[in-house]
This record gives sequence, structure tokens and C-alpha cells, in this order.
Amino acid sequence: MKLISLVVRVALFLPAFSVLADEADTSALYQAQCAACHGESRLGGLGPALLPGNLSRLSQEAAADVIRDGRLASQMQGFGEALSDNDIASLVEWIYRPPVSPPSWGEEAILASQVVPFPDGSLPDEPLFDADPLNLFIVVETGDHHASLLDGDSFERIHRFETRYALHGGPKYTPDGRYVFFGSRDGWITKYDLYNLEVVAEVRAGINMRNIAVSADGRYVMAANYLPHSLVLFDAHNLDLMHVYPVADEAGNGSRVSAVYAAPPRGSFIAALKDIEEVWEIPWPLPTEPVVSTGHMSTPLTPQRSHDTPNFRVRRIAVPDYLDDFFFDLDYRHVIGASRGGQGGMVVDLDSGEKVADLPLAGMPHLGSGIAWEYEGRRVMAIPHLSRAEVSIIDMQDWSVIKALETDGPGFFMRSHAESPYAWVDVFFGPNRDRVHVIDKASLEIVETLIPEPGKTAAHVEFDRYGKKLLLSLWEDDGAVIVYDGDTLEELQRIPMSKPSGKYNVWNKTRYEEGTSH
Ligand code: DHE
Repeated sequence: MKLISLVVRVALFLPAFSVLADEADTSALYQAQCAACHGESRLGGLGPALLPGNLSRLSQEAAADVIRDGRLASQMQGFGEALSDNDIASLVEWIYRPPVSPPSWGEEAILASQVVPFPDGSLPDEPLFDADPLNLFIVVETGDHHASLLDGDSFERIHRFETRYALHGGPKYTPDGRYVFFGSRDGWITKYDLYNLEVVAEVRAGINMRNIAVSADGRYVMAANYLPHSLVLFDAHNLDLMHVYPVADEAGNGSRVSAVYAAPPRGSFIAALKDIEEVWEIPWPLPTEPVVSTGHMSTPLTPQRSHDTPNFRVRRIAVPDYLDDFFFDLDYRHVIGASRGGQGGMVVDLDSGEKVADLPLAGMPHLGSGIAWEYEGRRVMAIPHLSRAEVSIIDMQDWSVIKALETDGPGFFMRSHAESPYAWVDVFFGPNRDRVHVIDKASLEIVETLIPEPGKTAAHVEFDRYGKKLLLSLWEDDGAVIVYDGDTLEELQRIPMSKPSGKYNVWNKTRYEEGTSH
């Protein structure tokens, strides 16, 4: 009898035991191979959150391909050699399963995360150094998660400091150039005082954040999140929470936010939404808007904060496609957006809300890296492509493609300066990733191809405030930024850096210089 009972029990429980064993194995596999980038609880980090909501637009077959082969234009490398097909299949099955407790990041979590070591106004107003405060560069070093502050005249390093893990998107300055805001992929916003070389405030806006934007008056910071589906508005002074905008269409379908941008002439933020066919415009609140000015950590919500004031309104602009990755014309009348699938894009008039042109661009145009200049009396924009060895040059009057300039491989970043005759584009992918092309803005031809260090990725340029010298990254863990003369193209100096990704000049960013990102 006892034996029968035991057999029945074993028969009944064996499957459950083996599921548990599999689950434990898969969880261990995940912790060993994936957690460093995607977070121990799958909440995201350098890589996106691996939760069913975030993966809803990706088939499980496609997810298996990504794990095996990696993903273009991202840090995701292929694991085909390290993992068996069975391992990959169980990982896929596991990441599409809802976590035991659903992740959330609402107002309370945001408020509780806020830290303000130096409340606004508590530090001296004079810089601790002699360099021109408007010609400083911030260099983000993603190799060891640091940033360097460079003097833009002497190129001496004034300071190097630790950042949050995996910064992404350009840091944004206040209009006077004193403060810089960094955004990390796992949701942290850091406000850093460049005069006093101190972190003055921090807050975590979401679990998986894309980027931040700062209003041109320096009063507001907006964060764009993949997870949760939200835009989050902060008072820039101490990063006090002002408002959380849940992002969904009118039927309630939620959407990840691809990115948010400041549109100074419009006095608004513009958001690109990944999963709904809308562009959102959010006017900056009026200065009279009551703001929670806490100045410290964990201050509870105060009753004067009102979420329903007309000041936090959203203008929804319906568009005929899912639009990602934006570029704007000079007066921010038009937004140029890439279709989410990467096959072309369109131009939308932000005043009328109407589509005014299609952009027939195959090859994943990278609009966020676009730059513009005057060419033969017309304004043109130029963009690289993430999957095609080409730079497209587009007439911004009639939106026709006037030139497809062949390059040595797909590029990621483009740069110039109003005072420079040249536009620079890197070759970011493929065997020629050590090359950088220099394009003559008057002839639209490549006039020079530089290979600063054979075999090492060279990418991302930023000019000084005068457009005379520029910095180029050797995008390696033991990399460097290289200083070039912008006219003679001569190398002047190398400054060792740990995978320096972006460089950001205070003057160019705060003046919305036409040759750089904003
Ligand atoms: Fe970025 C900016 C989107 C992958 C480095 N990247 C941006 C911006 C967007 C964007 C929308 C503009 C926001 C801003 O500056 O405020 N990036 C995307 C993607 O959708 C993509 C292709 C996939 C992803 O995983 O997010 C992607 N980006 C990367 C990388 O793999 C890069 C090379 C390395 C990294 O650190 O993640 C990378 N992205 C950057 C950098 C900027 C950026 C350095 C700022 C450029 C600038 O000069 O302003």
C-alpha cells in the first residue's frame, strides 16, 4: 500500500518537479548570461527590460534569432556559440512569461528615489576652474560608466566622475550651461553642477528609459520611458516630480515612448511613440504652475499638486504610421520621422497635424543623427542609415532626396558646425568601422576618409564652439578622443578615454547649433 502511494505520488509530482528544475536552470542561465545587461529582475539596464509587455511586438522566433545572432545597431551580441538551441528556446519561453509580481514604477517610487545632495542655490555661482564655461565638453565614457569634463580650448581634462550605469542619449544642459542632465537606460536622471563638479540631484523616472529633454528656459525636464509606458515631467531645479503622463491612445492601448525632444520655438516637448500611430506635443507648463519643490528625498506628495490642470495637457497628432527617431527643421514647424520598421519615413506639419511628404528611404535612416546646412541657397538635411552604406541628402523645401552618397559602410552619427565647410559621418558597422568620411558641404562629395587607428571603431564627432576644432571617438574600452583641426583635418592630440561614446559642447548644445544634435 505504501509502495503504491509512493508510486502515485511520484507519478503525480514528477512533472511538477521537472518544471521546477527547468525553471531553476533557466533562471540560473538568465542570471549568468543576460542579467548583467537586462537586470536581475528583468527590469532592464543597458539592454531593454525582458518582460512580456516590452516584447509584445517581437515574435518568439525573432527573439530566439536575436539571442542567437545579436541585434543590429545595439549592444546586443549574438550568444549562438555560448548557448545551445535548447537553452535559447527555454530562455525565450521564460522571458515571455509574466514575472511573479508585475513591475511598476509610479509616483511613489519616483518620489522615493529622489536624492538632492545640494538643493538649488546652495553651491557657489563661480566655476572652480578657469576654462571658458561655454566652450566645455562633456564626454560620456560608457566603457567604465564615467564622464569627463574637458576644457574646449586647451583640451585639458578638468574632471572625471562616475555616472549612472549605461547612459543613453545626449546629456542636456541648462541654457546658461551651468548644469547638465544625464539619462540612463535604467531610468535615472542625474543633475550635475559643472561649476562645482558635484551631483546636485537625482531621481529614477522609470524602469527602462530612452532619453530626457530639457525645456529651452531650463525650467523642466521630461523623461521618455519604455517601461512603464509614460512620460514624466520634473521641475529642473531639484528634479521634483511634477506630473506623470500615462501614454496610451484613446482606446487605452499603451505605448512605449521612443524619445522626447524639446521644441524651443513651439515652447513644447514632442514625443515619438513606438506602439501607437500618434505624435504627442506637450506644451511647457506656464511659470505660474504650482510645483512640488521638495528639495529632499522622500518628501510625500503635497496637496497643492494638481494633475488635472489644463497646463498638463497633451496634444495628440494622429499620423498614418508608427513613427520613431525624429529630426526637426529650424523653426520646428515640421517633424521628420522614420517608420518604425525602418523602411522610409514621412514629414508631418506640426501646426496642421498633416503629413506633407513621404521619404522613400530604405536602409533604416537614422534621423536622430541628422544635420542641416545651406546648399546652393537651399536648406538641406543629411542622414546616415543603420543598415545601408549611404548618406541621404534631402532638400528641406520640397523634401526630395537630392543625393544618395555612397559610403564605406552603414553609419551612426553625423556632425558639422555652421563655421565648418565639412560634414563628418562615421562608418559604424561592418569591416570598415575604423573609417570616418569627411563630406564637403558645398559639393556634397566625400573629400577625405580618415582611419585614425586601423581595426578600431572611430565614431561620433563634436565641434568646439567656434567650429574650428573637433573631437572624434576611438570607440574602444581602451579608446581615446582625438582632437582634429577642422579645416586641415590634421590630428592634434589624443586623450585616453574608456569607450567614449558621445561628446557634447556646451555652446553648440545650448545655442542649438545646426551641425549637432539637440
Ligand atoms: Fe542611441 C541618441 C535611439 C542604440 C548611442 N539614440 C539617441 C537618440 C535616440 C536613440 C532616439 C536621441 C535621444 C537624445 O539624444 O536625447 N539608440 C536609439 C535606438 O533606438 C537604438 C538604435 C537601439 C537601442 O537599443 O536603443 C540605439 N545608441 C544606440 C547604441 O547602441 C549606441 C551606439 C550605444 C549606447 O550607448 O547605447 C547609442 N544614442 C547613442 C548616443 C546618443 C544617442 C551616444 C547621443 C548622440 C548625440 O550626439 O546626441
